[in-house]
Amino acid sequence: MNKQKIFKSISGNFESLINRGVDSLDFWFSRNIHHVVITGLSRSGKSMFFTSFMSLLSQRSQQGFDNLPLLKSLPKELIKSVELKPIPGESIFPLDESLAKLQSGQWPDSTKQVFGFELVISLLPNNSFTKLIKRSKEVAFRFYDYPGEWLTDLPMLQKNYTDWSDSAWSQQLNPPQKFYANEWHQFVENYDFDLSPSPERVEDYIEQFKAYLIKAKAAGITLLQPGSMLLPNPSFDWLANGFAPLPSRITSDPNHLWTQNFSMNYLKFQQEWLQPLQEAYFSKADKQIVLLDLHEGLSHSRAHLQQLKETLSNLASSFVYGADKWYKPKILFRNEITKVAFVATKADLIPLSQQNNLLKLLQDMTSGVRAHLKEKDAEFQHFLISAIKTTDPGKTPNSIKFTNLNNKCEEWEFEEIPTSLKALDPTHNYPVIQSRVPEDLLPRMNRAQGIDQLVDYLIRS
Ligand SMILES: Nc1nc2c(ncn2[C@@H]2O[C@H](COP(=O)(O)OP(=O)(O)OP(=O)(O)O)[C@@H](O)[C@H]2O)c(=O)[nH]1
Ligand SMILES: [Mg+2]
Repeated sequence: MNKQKIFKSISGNFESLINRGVDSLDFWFSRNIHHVVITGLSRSGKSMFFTSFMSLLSQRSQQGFDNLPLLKSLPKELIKSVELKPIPGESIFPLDESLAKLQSGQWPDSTKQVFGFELVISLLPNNSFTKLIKRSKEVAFRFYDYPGEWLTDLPMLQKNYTDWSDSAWSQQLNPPQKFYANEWHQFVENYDFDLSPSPERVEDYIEQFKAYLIKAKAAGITLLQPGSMLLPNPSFDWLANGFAPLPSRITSDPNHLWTQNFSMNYLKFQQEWLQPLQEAYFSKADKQIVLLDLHEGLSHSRAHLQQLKETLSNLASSFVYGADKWYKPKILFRNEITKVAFVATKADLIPLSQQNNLLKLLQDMTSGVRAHLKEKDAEFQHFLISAIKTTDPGKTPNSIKFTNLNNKCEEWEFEEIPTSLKALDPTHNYPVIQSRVPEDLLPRMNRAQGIDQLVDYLIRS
């Protein structure tokens, strides 16, 4: 490129930035660290999203960021470097391990601990913008991956044991949970609560409840608390200090030994586990990605999607939202989420022709949360993504081809995906494709859908 051309392209970018308002860049670089909280229930696709996002970034950084999505918001000429870095004190997301696992034909395991990484963008020191802005030359976006089960428990911070137990109990009496709670309810019905809550009895009671949680989870139920009971937990001993719901005839007596025992353990759980978890990973967030796997719900029933919607609304109360306004003192931004991306994952599992319907269904699923966000003036947008494209178009617009878990090729014809919960017949369900990890892994990850737009939306101010 000759000198004149370089100048033209830089000044062109300069102009377009000015047109978009220097405010936006000023805002960007006046803050050093953004915390992006990924809110995704178990199996919603968090780890696959991380794997694709990080490998796309790494590949592109080797190619000089020519097609890095954020360049739409920030021109390449202003960037000194884009790096992926560990977050001090946290384990870095095991990208190589994840890729190796995929390369061996296996999907990632469920995440058992917190991993994180920082996307650090540095500006060139001597460009006209840094002179103009005279603020920070580096901006970092922190992303965390963690077990989805932990997320479901956050709303428990706002309840005491009795309230939690009563609401858990009434949820289990409703469909779809009640279909999986029979044995557990039988056990409680026959239980003699006049026996004292000895360590052995408490352990037994908790084991019975855990068996229900495991069964319901395997059947696609997301409204399950405490989700963290299902994972090994080095910081909280579930068998010694755990709790489970009690029937309301017991919880209504605050002096009952079982109520006292579980109330005490619940408090311990809040103080020793939930509160520190909330503070370390969730309360600092200023941006949020909410990942939802709608295919799972569709494959079960409308009631499943309904309880997913309820889980989502409950979760909103665990985060603090606010407006992103230039006149707000910076300090106020720190603990408020000003921008939310609602994302339906695994979009490759349905044909292109149905994706608009899936997007509408996603919008219907978020209607409750959105009302809350609007009240707080927080910004939001909806996206469809696939971290990897495991399917190909079939013979008709409504069909797709894929390789199943037994390595056999299949082609499925899809019916219309409902655009709202109401439009879904309560007795109808939509089988979900189980595709195997493709052998041509990297090209298929490069065909990931929607990640660029999502990241661009998040980093833009
Ligand atoms: N076809 C397809 N499948 C996906 C995609 N992303 C995730 N999956 C599937 O969904 C499963 C769960 O994805 P993960 O990324 O492990 O989910 P997670 O949210 O990290 O789950 P936890 O670690 O249990 O909280 C994977 O094992 C894949 O089978 C995608 O983009 N396309
Ligand atoms: Mg995971």
